Amino acid sequence: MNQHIAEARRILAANDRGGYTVPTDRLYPFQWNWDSAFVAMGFALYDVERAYRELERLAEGQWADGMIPHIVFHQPSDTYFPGPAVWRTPNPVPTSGITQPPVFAIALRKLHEAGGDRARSLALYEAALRWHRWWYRARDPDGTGLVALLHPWESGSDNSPAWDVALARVPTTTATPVARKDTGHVSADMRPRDADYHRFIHLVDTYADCGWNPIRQWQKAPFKVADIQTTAILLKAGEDLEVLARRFDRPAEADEIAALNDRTRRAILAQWRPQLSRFVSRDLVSGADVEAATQAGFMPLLSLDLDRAIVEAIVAEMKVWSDGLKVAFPTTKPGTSAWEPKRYWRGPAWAIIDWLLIDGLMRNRQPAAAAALRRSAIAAIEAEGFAEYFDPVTGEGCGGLGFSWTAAAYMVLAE
Ligand code: 2M8
Repeated sequence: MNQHIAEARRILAANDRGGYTVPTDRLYPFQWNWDSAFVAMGFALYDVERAYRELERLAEGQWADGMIPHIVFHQPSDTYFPGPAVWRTPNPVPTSGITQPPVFAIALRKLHEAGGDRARSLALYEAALRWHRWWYRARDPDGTGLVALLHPWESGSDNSPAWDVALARVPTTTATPVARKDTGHVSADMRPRDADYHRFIHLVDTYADCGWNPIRQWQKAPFKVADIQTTAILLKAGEDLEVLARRFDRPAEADEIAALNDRTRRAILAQWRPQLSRFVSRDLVSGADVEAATQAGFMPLLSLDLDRAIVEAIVAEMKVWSDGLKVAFPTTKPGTSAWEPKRYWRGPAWAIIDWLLIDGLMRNRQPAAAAALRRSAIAAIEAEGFAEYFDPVTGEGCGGLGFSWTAAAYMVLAE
């Protein structure tokens, strides 16, 4: 085992809080949804039992309506804002009131195939299916095939330029005082701006006032974006769930999932914009395309077998974005007005995004582009350690250190 893999395992062990893994100490002291799914895939390489525990602990936070929330507050901590007192959710296990990209089912299939346990897989499959149905019911009530986010935190790409236009409509006034803790842990110029945080909390207050009822939230939401990245991940989750449903001899469920997958596949394809060489999200408040140039526009690689002309256009455009950078893949197109190479989701390279794009490039028969991205991610981590993310221009490791998903990504990519 190379020294970096040994270090990655040490990080996951150090971030263990009892069967679940915090993203990093202090900055993120709870269990985060998609972080845990990536971490579970890392554990699956050497400890399948522990990988199951990660998903099971996350599923403890599942709501009666099927949503798996974006944070599960298993134990109190005063190093993070906003904590459970701000969220005011009705769930018996304290959780946030919003969700995050559904990587869970993708991880579950990996665990099951890594020599998993049928009974444990089946219980998690049922949780994943309930969440899958929730996405379509609560976040696509009109049956478009694309799922909407009601809060930027649901995307995982919190302050991405993709939200700038939609978020500008959200007032900065809040009933809850905004008492940020993040800027006490890492430099403020690597984090979202104060105005973003005020809008994030305005949305939390708005949905808490709806009693976290999905129908009322849908009616009241001042922010509603059908996100191409989340939808692409949901489709991959749907493909993996369908495979599991057939393996578990659940043909009716498999057919139900397959029909949802078909609808979503068609809806994603309709979001291709040849003049941009990207797919686009849709702002459901204005009805307009989200044209900001972010990594999300390439994520359909992950779950569609695209026409050759589309794949070639994407690969050429991705090359333009990466040219001259020390670390790929940038989360905003370099040189555009929104591009900020150190500020969180406004430009930096993230190992988990590389991981998803690499899988997508492989699926679409682009091994050379996938290998280049893989080498870039591995080299950045070996040079700078397991940072939360990387400045693509200088290569500097930024944000939190000893970061769980970077450790998991390294193990998977270095395999
Ligand atoms: C970041 O998001 C949290 C809110 O969920 C925050 O900034 O407080 C994002 O990078 C998100 O994608 C990630 O899941 C989370 C924990 O790593 O941190």
